Amino acid sequence: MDAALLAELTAIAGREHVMTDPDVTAGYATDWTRRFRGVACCVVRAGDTGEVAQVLLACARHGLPVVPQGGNTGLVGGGVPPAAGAVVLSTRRLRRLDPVDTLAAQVTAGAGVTIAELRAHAARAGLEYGVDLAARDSATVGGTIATNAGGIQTLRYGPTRAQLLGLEAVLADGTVVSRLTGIRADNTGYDLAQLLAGSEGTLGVITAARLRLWPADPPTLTVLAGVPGIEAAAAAAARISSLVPGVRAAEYFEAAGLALVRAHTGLPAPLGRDYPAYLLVDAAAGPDDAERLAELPELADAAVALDAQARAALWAYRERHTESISAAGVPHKLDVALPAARLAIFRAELDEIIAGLAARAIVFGHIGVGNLHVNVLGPGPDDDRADDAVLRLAAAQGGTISAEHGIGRAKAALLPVSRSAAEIAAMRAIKHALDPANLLNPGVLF
Ligand code: FAD
Ligand code: 2HG
Ligand code: ZN
Repeated sequence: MDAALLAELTAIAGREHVMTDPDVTAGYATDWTRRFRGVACCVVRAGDTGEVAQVLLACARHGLPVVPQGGNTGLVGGGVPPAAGAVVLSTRRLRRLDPVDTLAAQVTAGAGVTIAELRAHAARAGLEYGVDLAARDSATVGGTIATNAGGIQTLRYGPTRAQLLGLEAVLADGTVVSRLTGIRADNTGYDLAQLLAGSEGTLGVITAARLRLWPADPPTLTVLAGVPGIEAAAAAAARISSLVPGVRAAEYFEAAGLALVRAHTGLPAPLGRDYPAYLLVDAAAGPDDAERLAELPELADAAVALDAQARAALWAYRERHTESISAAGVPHKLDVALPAARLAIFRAELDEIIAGLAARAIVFGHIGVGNLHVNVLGPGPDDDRADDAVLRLAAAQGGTISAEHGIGRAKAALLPVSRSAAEIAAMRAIKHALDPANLLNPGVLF
């Protein structure tokens, strides 16, 4: 790495926050799944927005690309550097967390605050942050905005962009753009915050955000039911949502995933007998709602939890899928969404594809919003045949190739499967306008 740039970065962030030792940088250069590895010329942990701006300016002057990184829990290789090398700009030290504005039900949080910290902060003020996900202890405000993360409450509160009221970010040339007022009625030109939501580090480095909060409405009921398959699960999820207004989550998993979870965690079987598939529903339900749910034939064989500890025990079967799959191998993570009416046909055709590839697929996800996580075990990290076939199948069935994880490096070649040439040209024009030298996260998205 260029000694002059290294000296500049050290002067900006301080010696202890600029790391070049490969033993230290390796953790920043490898993604959570271990499928994607790159070269971190160095890792800079900027301490505030001003330092982020100076780092970007210095890297721009030296022509070195920058990969923004938060909690490094992303699942599409977007937060790790390419093989050609880049500076990893860690945002974990951007830990501003303002007092909750209870009148507006909003809060301003730094990019490095974790989702668990943000949710706990909101809860102390009697409010809730709408996004929650199993990676909550590491995933950051900045990373979840950059990926427009979904999670287990998307059904109720929408994805991250639905929580986003404003942000502060640094553009590739070091310019700081900031609007953290949180005014809801503001129709003044392009919405830069929404443009950066889901931009995966390609348009700017998010340093802080103004976020909407919701009245605390804690779930009181969790139901885990055995179902014959995906069609039944989707139908039951839709029926339950129409019957009970407080449904927060409708999650799906199958026998193969449950077997991996049980092997990895030692958990007992959740129900008295085994089923091909399972539906997990979380609801802020009153006693009347609970009675109505109990009468549904779709929930004939179900475990019901009413207190926090019992609810967490049922959620473990769903939330521990990701770590349990990783314990079995390095997965190809394909995160698709389909119209509800196409879930069953997609699922059946998926089996045919996987059978032809000597691989196995673990399928689970947020069925309440049509989002399925297809984890393929077997193919080597660079063998894209399953990725290609499964994502094309999702698109052919009227779905999308990314429901919530983003495109990253993993799916960049397949962007045209889900977006038209005209849409991609417009996206490229935006990218070129904000980052003409392609210094921010090159190889991600395009
Ligand atoms: P990183 O992984 O560090 O980065 C992700 C992307 O955002 C990269 O492209 C990176 O360059 C960019 N980025 C990061 N910070 C910034 C910033 N400040 N400014 C600009 N760009 C930035 N995702 C879901 O959507 N729903 C889930 O339910 C879900 N569950 C998960 C469960 C587990 C166990 C794991 C490991 C992951 C899960 N994920 C889920 C994926 C992941 O947690 C999300 O994508 C999350 O948003 C990533 O946040 P992060 O801070 O770790 O970002
Ligand atoms: C989840 O819903 C996450 O648990 C991770 O989005 C999905 O591991 C996956 O493929
Ligand atoms: Zn998910």
